[in-house]
Amino acid sequence: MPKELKCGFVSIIGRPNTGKSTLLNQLVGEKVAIVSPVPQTTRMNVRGIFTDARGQIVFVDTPGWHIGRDGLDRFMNRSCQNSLEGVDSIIYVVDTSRAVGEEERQVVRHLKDVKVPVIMALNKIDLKGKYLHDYIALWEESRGQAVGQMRDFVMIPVAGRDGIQTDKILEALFGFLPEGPFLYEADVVSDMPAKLLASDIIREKLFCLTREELPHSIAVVIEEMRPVKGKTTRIRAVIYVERDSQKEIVIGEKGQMLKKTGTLARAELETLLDTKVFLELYVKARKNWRDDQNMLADMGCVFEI
Ligand SMILES: Nc1nc2c(ncn2[C@@H]2O[C@H](COP(=O)(O)OP(=O)(O)OP(=O)(O)O)[C@@H](O)[C@H]2O)c(=O)[nH]1
Ligand SMILES: [Mg+2]
Repeated sequence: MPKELKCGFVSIIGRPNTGKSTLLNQLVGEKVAIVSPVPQTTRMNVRGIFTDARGQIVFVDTPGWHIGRDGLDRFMNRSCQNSLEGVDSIIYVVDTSRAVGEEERQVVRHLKDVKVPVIMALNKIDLKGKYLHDYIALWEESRGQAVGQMRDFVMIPVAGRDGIQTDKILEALFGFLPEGPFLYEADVVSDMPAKLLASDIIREKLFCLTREELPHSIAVVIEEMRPVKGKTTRIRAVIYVERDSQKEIVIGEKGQMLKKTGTLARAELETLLDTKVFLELYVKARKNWRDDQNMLADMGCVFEI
């Protein structure tokens, strides 16, 4: 009898900027989620699928679980909470180069009652892991047990960016996951709609180029995306900011910032879509969009009922 293949859902959880999306891309072996040095880059759950001879893992990358109250914050944190439902295992990603803080304590509180196996990815180990033991102590305190005695729990020091020890995560997961039929064809790595992918790629370029406070005020909405003759995709995107003064930053002197953003985004979109891309970018100010439900819906930040 051939051995049954494993298949299951695995949620990737942690506070902002710990390297969850980088780890997802490394595990899947392709870029399926955007990454930037700015906390709160990921704004909604993103699936990445890994398949090999052992089975199939459907990863769910989540926004950084954070402290915040506006409409977008609530959507992001609810996405994290929802991702815990019905999963077969959780990868809890911590940044061992940064001290534990209140946000981390909150994440641990959210994970306190999960019943599925947890892999604690002690990430960014290339930076020497100064705070590694604090994270372990916090986890032990929360569970009231020494890690050596915990069942269904594994700690793995990793550097997601460089792929150090990430294969150990896959090994551990295939140990935990149930047997079952594949949910996706073996060559599928992502199920993200093209429009959301396009807006995320543009946002990623802006996050990497602008830094500091501005990214939290940026949203990208694709108003049009359609094929035109001669293997070209036409994309019209609006970059929203909250104030007119921020428009100037996004546009840059003589339009340089916007031009750079467009060039970087277009190159990536052309590879991804395998067509030429005609990309039009507009910048608009919209006050308090983070609390505007219509705007959040346009960005794809809605829960399906
Ligand atoms: N040194 C080092 N940096 C890393 C590693 N993994 C990720 N990073 C960096 O950490 C930053 C955040 O990475 P992301 O993958 O966007 O982190 P995230 O947890 O998805 O962040 P949010 O989506 O904002 O919650 C980026 O600048 C990455 O390059 C790592 O293993 N080592
Ligand atoms: Mg992310």
